[in-house]
Amino acid sequence: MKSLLDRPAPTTTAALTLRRGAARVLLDNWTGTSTVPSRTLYPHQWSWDSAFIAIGLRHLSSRRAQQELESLLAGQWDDGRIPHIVFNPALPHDAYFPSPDFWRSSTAGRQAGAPAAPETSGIVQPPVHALAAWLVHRADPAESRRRGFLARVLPRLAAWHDYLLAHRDLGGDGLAAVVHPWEPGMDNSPCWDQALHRVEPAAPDAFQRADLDHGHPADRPTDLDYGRYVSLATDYRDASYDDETTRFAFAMEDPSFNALLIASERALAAMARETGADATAHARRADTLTRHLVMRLWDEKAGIFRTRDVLTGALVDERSVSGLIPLIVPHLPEHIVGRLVATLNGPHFSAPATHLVPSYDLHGHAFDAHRYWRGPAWFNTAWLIHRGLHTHGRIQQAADLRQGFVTEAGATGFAEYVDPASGDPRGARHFSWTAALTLDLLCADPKEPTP
Ligand code: 9WN
Repeated sequence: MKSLLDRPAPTTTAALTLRRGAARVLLDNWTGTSTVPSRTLYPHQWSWDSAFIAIGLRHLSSRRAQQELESLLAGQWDDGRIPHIVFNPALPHDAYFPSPDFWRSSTAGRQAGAPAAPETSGIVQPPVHALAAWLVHRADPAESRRRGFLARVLPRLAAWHDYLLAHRDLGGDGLAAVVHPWEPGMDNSPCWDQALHRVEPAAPDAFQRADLDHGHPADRPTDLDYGRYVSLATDYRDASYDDETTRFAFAMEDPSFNALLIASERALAAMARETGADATAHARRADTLTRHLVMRLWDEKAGIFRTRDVLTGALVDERSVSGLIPLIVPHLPEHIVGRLVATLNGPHFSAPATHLVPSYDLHGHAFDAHRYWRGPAWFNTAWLIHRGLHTHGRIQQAADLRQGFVTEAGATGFAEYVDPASGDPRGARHFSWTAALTLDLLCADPKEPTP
């Protein structure tokens, strides 16, 4: 383990201390095959967490970063979906809710191609994986080639994207829809509130939350939210996780989810080129998706991307950080980039006490500085926006965000998120993606090309 901590990178003492602290988090949260987001609150393997974690791990050990992604892919279903949780069979069921006996992937998901083992959830999370795999490859191309990493993961990641576009284009307009608030990774964002009113919550005594054993009730989603989450997941499970026959009460086109799909399609194109395969289909798909994203979700008047409710066809009248994340899309029209940067710098997202970006409009009617995705500022979204600023040549602003990010990550003990009004750490500490993305910002080559 010591060797991981001792690999050279940043040079100032403060940066070295920060790097060692971040590496320590990743070592402590490593289970032997993958990394848990948090030992207490999230003790299994999560999908988009592992992608962000691999992006940081590549600076410590490219081999371990590859393993992080490949252990997640061990839970991939035959229909291509990458489940949002891969469960650790060694843990008791009450370690996290909903546990494997709720999802029943190996039985209820059999028809959709869930593996006999490991047990997984049946829903998905944002497709950051191909981008992560490409960055992991770039960190040590020789080792990656020696292990045949790209050749192994490329078909699986392509199948994942095919799943999203073949089974989840529920609106029929070329974008992927999410069918549960856990899928976009921003669980209780006010963007879902109206749509969730359609969902009859499960009775409170039908389930037992485990998150409140570790998280503060003022930080976490409410019991009513949980009742609705349980109800939606139960309906999907009881329809054998079949996207054609499930009657989805919740289906949303989320800008961040689709922007990440575009960035990852570009990464697939780069991976295809690198392995001598044909990259044209991936590059073309990224272009088409970009057009659909702009046509369907861009709100010219507000200068931000919106979420679309697939069941009503309406754009949701809320400003969320999700609407700024399309900045990572490389070929976005320049006037949209300009508007997004202006919105980012404007009153809705310039927080008094953090350089990070609040998850929700500071002046929005549902703003709550403590509660999860209803205001608090998260490190993973800041990393994505940093990448977007860089991609579009906003170098000074990217550098300022980077500086704020690493300072706040260190000062908060690698917190899950911060209160944008006070700057105080909230949620879990020693949180894996905060540590991993700190490492990335400290160690990545700023000239690393965007795929
Ligand atoms: C449900 C693990 C995950 C993140 C999500 C974040 C939170 C889970 C929960 O934790 O969600 O998936 O129990 O609240 O919202 O983005 O992947 O870190």
